[in-house]
Amino acid sequence: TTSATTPIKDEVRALLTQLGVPPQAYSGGDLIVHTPITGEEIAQAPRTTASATAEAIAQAHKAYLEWRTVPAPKRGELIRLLGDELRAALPQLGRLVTIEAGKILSEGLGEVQEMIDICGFAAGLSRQVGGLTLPSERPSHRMMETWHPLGAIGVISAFNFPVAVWSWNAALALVCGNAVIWKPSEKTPLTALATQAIFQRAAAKFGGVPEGLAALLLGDVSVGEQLVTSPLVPLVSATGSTAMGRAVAPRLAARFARAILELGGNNAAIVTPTADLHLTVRAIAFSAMGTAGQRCTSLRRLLVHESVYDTLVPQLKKIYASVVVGDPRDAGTLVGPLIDERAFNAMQKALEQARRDGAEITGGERISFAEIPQAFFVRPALVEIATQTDIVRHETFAPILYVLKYRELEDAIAVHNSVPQGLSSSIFTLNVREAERFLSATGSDCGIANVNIGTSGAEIGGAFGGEKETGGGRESGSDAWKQYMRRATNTINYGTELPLAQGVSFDI
Ligand code: UN1
Repeated sequence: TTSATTPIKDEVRALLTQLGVPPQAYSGGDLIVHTPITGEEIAQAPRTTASATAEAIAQAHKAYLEWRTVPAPKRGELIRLLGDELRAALPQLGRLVTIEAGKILSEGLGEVQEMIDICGFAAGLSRQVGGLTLPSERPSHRMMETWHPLGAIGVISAFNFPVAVWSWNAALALVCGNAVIWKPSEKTPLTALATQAIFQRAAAKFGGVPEGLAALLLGDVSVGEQLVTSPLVPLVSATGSTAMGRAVAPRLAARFARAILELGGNNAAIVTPTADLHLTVRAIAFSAMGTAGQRCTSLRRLLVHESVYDTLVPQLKKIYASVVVGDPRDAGTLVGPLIDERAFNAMQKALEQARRDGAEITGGERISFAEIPQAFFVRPALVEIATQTDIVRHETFAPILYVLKYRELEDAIAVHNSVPQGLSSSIFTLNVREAERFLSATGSDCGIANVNIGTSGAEIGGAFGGEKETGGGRESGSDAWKQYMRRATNTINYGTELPLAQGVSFDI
């Protein structure tokens, strides 16, 4: 069911051209790019060499030294322009996200919308990155906080949100007076190249942006390693697997650099006896099957009260059996392909384990389209399982929803929290006691806890991130900007005496 009238490679070339990426940026290199829609090769991007990476880091540091002297509201103007350029590029970039990452068009466009939204947020923020004034214990003294830029910020992003994650980091980092060096996933260099071209257009309109302020490095883990180990990179924001975080975090800690880590999630929803089931079913469908289960916020575990289990689960099974899986460019499709064969194999392995654990599985099989044997489409899997076995506690980046039954909310919360990850969570209830309990200190232990909406699709205005193996970082809205700046506490004496704090006397 491929919709293409034009071969996909030609479409990619046309989109990249419209977005302002020259052919040499994605031809003749050895970073081979495939589209998950057909599995075919669509580009060969040149990799950034180790020496070019070192140069980009040094140049970004230099750019920061200059950029930090530009007033913050003026820096906000660059991000406002970036938002304008993204608005103009929305249809093309959204479609390129769909082709490169495999998410449906509406989600591809939605991802670019997140970029536009964070630009608006950051432009406004550029007039608010100020500190507190605090009372001093000494007469004729004043205490205040000043926020300063940090330096060149490293951003390591994943295939599933190939451009939005950069924008959350870049928009904040740049208004805060930093430079940004980006290493996107090896699977999605084209959307990164397009985003870089869009940024360059905003920079040209702004005029006088220091060279190398926003750098793009294409390559494998060795490029990431250079960012992680460089003394010129004071903060690395990394999105990916918990395994990646385990490799990155200790090395940053060893040199006392900062880390913002967005790692694995194993997000759950609790469906209580009073849940509005019509709304609940829709929320579950989007969170669990949307993006083919390849969001870090995807719903992976469903804890259903025994009184509604037999009403809800058959409805879900029907939807799982009928949801349209196919070419994400087609209007009717809701579930696109998995990113690659490895993702498919990991999904099958998890399902085999669940079956050994006694689960009853609906769906999960590969859907093969004869004309595209290299693509990995699957029917999302609904897995009814009696207890939370090891495989349920493990994040598999695929559309698998484990469904468990509960009797007491207390037990559901305990099961909910007894996984290593802590990103997103939801409760479906019309009972205010249950809702508030879930949001309280003794409820969900996640960085995101929702009521009557799903686990995925967070707005940019809130702080985004999670606890435990999710890594503890917060990106995007609220006061996440503070991580991209250093705080100085200033005490100013405007009197003629020198009283010491804590009443200490030191008379010479
Ligand atoms: C991710 O999957 O890495 O909350 C990010 C959401 C999106 C971001 C997901 N706004 O689902």
